[in-house]
Order: sequence, then C-alpha cells, then structure tokens
Amino acid sequence: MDFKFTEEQLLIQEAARDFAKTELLPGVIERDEKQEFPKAQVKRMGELGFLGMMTSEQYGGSGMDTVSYVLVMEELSKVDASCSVIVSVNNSLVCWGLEKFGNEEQKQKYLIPLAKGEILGAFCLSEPEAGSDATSQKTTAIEDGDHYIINGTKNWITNGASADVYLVITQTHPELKHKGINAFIVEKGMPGFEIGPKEHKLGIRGSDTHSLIFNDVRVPKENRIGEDGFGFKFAMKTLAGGRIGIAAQALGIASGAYELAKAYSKVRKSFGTEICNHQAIAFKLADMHTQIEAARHLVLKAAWEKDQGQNYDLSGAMAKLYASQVAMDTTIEAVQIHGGNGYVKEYHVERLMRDAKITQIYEGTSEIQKIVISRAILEQ
Ligand code: COS
Repeated sequence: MDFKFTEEQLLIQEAARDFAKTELLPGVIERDEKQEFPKAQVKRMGELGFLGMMTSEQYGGSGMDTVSYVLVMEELSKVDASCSVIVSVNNSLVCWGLEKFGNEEQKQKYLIPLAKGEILGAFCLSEPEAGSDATSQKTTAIEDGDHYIINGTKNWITNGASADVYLVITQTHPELKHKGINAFIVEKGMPGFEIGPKEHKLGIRGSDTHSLIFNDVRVPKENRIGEDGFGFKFAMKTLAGGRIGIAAQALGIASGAYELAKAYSKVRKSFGTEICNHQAIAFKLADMHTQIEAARHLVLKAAWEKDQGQNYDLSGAMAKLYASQVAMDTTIEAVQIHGGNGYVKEYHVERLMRDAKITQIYEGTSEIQKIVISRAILEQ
C-alpha cells in the first residue's frame, strides 16, 4: 500500500491549482450570474491538455492516469464546477468512450481533435422520460441503406450548444429492449439536428445545458460505435468511469467550500475572538475535514482500480454516492459558518452549495448508485 502521489501526479495537481486560481477564479461569479459559457477558459484547458487527460498521446491526449485526472478535477472544482463538468464530460464520457470502443477511423477523425481540445464533445443519453431508467430510450435510429435515420429528443445535455460532436444513444430494435440500443457519433450541423432552448439552472450555471432535437437526421453507418446493439453497454461502461469524474467534482466542491470556511473562521470575530475558537465552529470544521478525507480516499481508490485494470463499477458508484453527499453537507455548513456573508455571492460558498446539488443527480442519481452498489455487494 502506498499513499504517496508520483512526481508527475503532484506536478499536474499543482498546475491545475494554479490555473484555477489565476484563470478560473476571476469572473467565476459573473459567469454564474449570467449563465455564461466559459469559452476562453475551455480553450485554455484544451491547450493545457486538461480536455484529453486520459487519452493516449497517439490520439492527441496527455496519456495520464485516472488518479491524475481526479486530482485535476478536484482542483478545478474547488473554484469553478461549471468548468470542471466540461472537463469531466469531454474526458470520461466522450474521449474515453471513443478510445475504448471506437474504431480507428472514428479515433482519427473525432478523438484526436476532441482530446486536443480543438473541438468539444457531449454525451446524450437522457431523454424526457429516460433519465434513471436508461433502457427506455425513445429516440430511434432506423437503418436506411448506408445510413441510420435518427428521430427523438435528448434532455439536459451538458455542452448542449457548445459541443461539436455528440455521442447519441438511440433505440434501433425496440423488440430487443436494451440489446437493440445503438450509440452514434453525430456532428453539429447535420441536417435535422437542432439545439433546443438553454436550461435555467440552480447551479453549474456556466455550463450550457440544452435539449437536443433530432428530426430525420441521417447519420452514416460508419458513425455507429461498436457492433449493432452495443449502445447500452457502451453507455453503462462509459458512465461507470464518468461517475469517478463526478465524484472528484463533488470532492472538489466540498474541499473548496471547506477551505473557504476554515480561512473565514480564522479572521471573522465574534464574542471577542476568532470564530474558529468557538467549539461550535471548530467541530463543524472537524466533521468537514474528516468527511472530505473519507470521500477523497473513495475517489482515489476508484481511480486507482481503474488504472489497475480492475472492475470499478462498485468503487466508482460508492465514491460518487458518498462524495456528492459530502459536497452537499459541507457546502451547507460552509454557508452556515460564513453566516450572513455566506448568503451573498462575493464569498463563493453559496455558489458552491448550489453547484453541489447536481452531483447527486447527474451521471446516475444517488438512488441509482445505491442500485449499482447493492447489486454488486449482493453478488459477492
Ligand atoms: N457495465 C457493463 N454493462 C452493464 C453495466 C456496466 N456497468 N451495468 C449494466 N450493464 C448491462 C447489464 O449487464 C445488462 O446487459 P445483459 O442483459 O447483456 O446482461 C444491461 O446492461 C441491462 O442492465 P440491467 O438489467 O441491470 O438494467 P436496468 O434497467 O435494471 O438498469 C441501471 C440498470 C439502473 C444500473 C442503469 O439503467 C443505470 O445506470 N441507470 C442510470 C443511468 C444514468 O446514469 N443516467 C444519467 C444520465 S447521464 S447524465
């Protein structure tokens, strides 16, 4: 057992910390308020290699391990969870899925520019009536010669308007249920592909979330990922890794709020002393620190298992379930420690509290994680 990070992991962690402080922090409140997509910041993250961290160098990525990726996710999320979700989706759901399951032509055409950050990706599974119940896909992809014709609607898609390439999960053979599902690479601008209205959200307001509408969109057969009927497995396997990224995001939101609350408690005075000297506050900090450390261990363990080539469905689900709860609890307490100041935007913790909530919902709700965990432990 070795709890030490490698030199390379420490360097990338520091690089992400510096970047978050110097390039994400300025303007983060305004971007949240205006629901402004962080275009310039995403471009910089691409240049720094944050958008294709785990993709091998051969396909334009940084060739790093999952541990490095979660370290970066934590640092970015401490400051700007709207930026980190973009990193998470592009890395875990789009680039990873394409490198693992795409064919060589798909990798050359799409993965290389995605991993380099020259273009951005989106992952489209959720539908108005298929979020948790992911096998109930209503979007159809019907074979027509050398093409498939896609019809339907996707909901709550991260990078909805900003992406260039969309991985779209569809139903081709409804009679086969989940075994009839296919995943396709759809390009922005393909005729019949429309971007719906932007969602007005509680948190991660800088990330742009849209519904997507497909009206007879003709997609060439070579854009199908894997064999006919592989789409559901593709989605499940990809999401299992995505959950590690979101767990790291939740961890970052929690540790960002904790660091702010701790610093504030050392300067804010009440009853003649800094508030950290009141046990009521010190004990909150003790709980926050302990829970964050426990979440960090779960997140790193899941990342490590993935790097070792082990099955990480269970560890990833546990990491997400726990870290997202810690994110919620910690940010609420961070607002409480800040008192009235916690309720106003300048102190950042109210935004982190709003951002935390989504980590219990997307890429599988907490209830879905409990299904995954309970099934896995009962099989053991
Ligand atoms: N890796 C590989 N395959 C998996 C898998 C995984 N992690 N999880 C499930 N599968 C496979 C199963 O093995 C099964 O395939 P076979 O019939 O060939 O054995 C198939 O997928 C269907 O699985 P299952 O019968 O368990 O389906 P359920 O309808 O019970 O759903 C859950 C399983 C709930 C785990 C799944 O629907 C899920 O993860 N839902 C949440 C989706 C989600 O995260 N939505 C958020 C949208 S993305 S922001």
